[in-house]
Amino acid sequence: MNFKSILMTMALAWVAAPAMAQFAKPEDAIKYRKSSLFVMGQHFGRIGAMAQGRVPYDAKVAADNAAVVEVMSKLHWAAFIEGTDKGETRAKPEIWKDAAKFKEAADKLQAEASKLNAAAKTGNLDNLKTAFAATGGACKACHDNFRKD
Ligand code: ASC
Repeated sequence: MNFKSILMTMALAWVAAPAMAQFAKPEDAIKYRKSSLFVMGQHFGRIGAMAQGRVPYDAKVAADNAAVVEVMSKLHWAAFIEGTDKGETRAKPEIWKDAAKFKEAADKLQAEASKLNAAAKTGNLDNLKTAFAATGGACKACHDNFRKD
């Protein structure tokens, strides 16, 4: 093989690599999903403070936080890879046993987070409250079914 074909082979192997290869080790996938869920929760909580009247409503702050929530809602899903059901995790075995239902719950969260972002952009507090409640419901549904307390 010449140098070019070696490079091509390496590039192909990289592109075709399974999702597992996105993480060097199982612990990294667990750390990644916990971190991204934590960051999402922090930004979601700032919206909640406004939706629940604990801090004054500021449309720009709400929109900035909702944009982060939408992005974060897409990340953790890919880190629930095989072999990451043990260790420092509260993930229930149902995530892998009932993968279709878990995927549905993940899709639901992403859909609600997108709606939350759209609602935040309207600058209307009632829209924000409605979308906050729906998104919180998606968080809770998944925790109830797929997370150990
Ligand atoms: C939050 C947060 C969650 C959800 C969940 C909704 O603010 O950090 O995990 O809402 O409590 O029931």
